[in-house]
Amino acid sequence: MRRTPETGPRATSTPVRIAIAALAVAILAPPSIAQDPGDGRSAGLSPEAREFWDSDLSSRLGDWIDGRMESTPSGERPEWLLMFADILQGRQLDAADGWFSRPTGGTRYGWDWTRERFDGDGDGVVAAREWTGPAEDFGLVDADGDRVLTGADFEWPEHALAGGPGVALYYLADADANGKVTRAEFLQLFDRLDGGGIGFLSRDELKGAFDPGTMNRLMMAGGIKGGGPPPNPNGPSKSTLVRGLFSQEIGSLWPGPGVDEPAPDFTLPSVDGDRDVTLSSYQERTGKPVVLIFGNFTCGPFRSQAGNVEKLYRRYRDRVGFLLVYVREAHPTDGWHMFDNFRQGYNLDQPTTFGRRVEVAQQCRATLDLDIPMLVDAIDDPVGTLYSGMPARLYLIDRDGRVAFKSGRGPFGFKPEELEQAIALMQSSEASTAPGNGDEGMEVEGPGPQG
Ligand SMILES: [Ca+2]
Ligand SMILES: [Ca+2]
Ligand SMILES: [Ca+2]
Repeated sequence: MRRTPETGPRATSTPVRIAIAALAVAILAPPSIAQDPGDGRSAGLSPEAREFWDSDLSSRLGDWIDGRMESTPSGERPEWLLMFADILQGRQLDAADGWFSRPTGGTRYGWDWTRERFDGDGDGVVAAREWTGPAEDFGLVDADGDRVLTGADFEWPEHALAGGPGVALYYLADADANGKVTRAEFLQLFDRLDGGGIGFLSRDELKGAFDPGTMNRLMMAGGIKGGGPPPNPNGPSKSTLVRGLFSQEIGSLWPGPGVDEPAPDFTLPSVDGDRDVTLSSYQERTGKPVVLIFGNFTCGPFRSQAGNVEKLYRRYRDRVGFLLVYVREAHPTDGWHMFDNFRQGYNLDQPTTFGRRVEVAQQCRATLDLDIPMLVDAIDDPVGTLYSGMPARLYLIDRDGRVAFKSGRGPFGFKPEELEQAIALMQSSEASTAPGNGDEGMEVEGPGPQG
């Protein structure tokens, strides 16, 4: 097991760190509590700070940062600065905005790696007969299902929240919004669509179920389950988002380790408090690669992934270790309060003590009905920060403690299928690097990097 000692967030220059720290101090202190009926109960900002961040002045600051970044090579533009500029300019922070606007993950097992390994006849595609990994894994790697592997299988062009009829069906059926559609929920959806109680659904009833108006009516039929003031109907104010950025609710300000870099070691308590888990010792003991899943309860997209990650866990837990690291809330009522959380009753303030975070994590595990072993990050977010795990993210760590796969930042980059492809390719590499086949392999024993 090779490890490089880690002392804190890396890959960010000192001046940038100082700038972040200075901004964070200016924005977050003093923590005066002022009422902002439009933005949850409190954005935790002084009225003066809020006035500034919500003003046109901050838009001009955003324009100025944008202008400065245009002359900076794209690889040198810090993620947090992209996010900051887009917030100040009033963008909606969707998949094309801020730090979501560029891929920040990656995999060791991309198309070049795959072609080099399996394309025996050199025709630029990998046919099923050329595949030497476990036969059942070929279909997992063949993302577009055309029975050959090409570069297209590694592109994953759709972001994780992209819609479609299946997604609409999922949101209609998952009445308690816990990421899993049970048999009972599926039958309840039948009853909800069969408004007249006739006992069958017609083609047009099913067709109409996915009309936006009908969907909205069906989703609202359960009423509002959350208490307290509703979220701002116009979306979060800029001041709320600025505060959320620098308190790391919207996501960690640090980039996290890249592919092939050492996975920072950490020790965190389990959600039950019955043991501490150290990543390196866990790997040494189990001898397995490890999937790290970062997530939190108030991130609706993360909840919607609960069934996906749980199925992945059940499929691979014999061969791969899984640890879920519970991190800072993305959408607390005192931050970027979301209407869907309000409607579904997932209403809570950002925990300010570790004990409270553990309570929320336990509630999350119970509601999402997760079997994946869960750890809870400390209240000042050391592990979420090191891995850029907020609001949600996936990693695959190889047996040597290096990052083999890193998803894009959640919610848009959180794609369990992409992780599964990396797991399948890692397994194929292990199957074909058995002793005596002469392959140089990825997991050669030897002296690690000297710290
Ligand atoms: Ca071929
Ligand atoms: Ca294919
Ligand atoms: Ca459900």
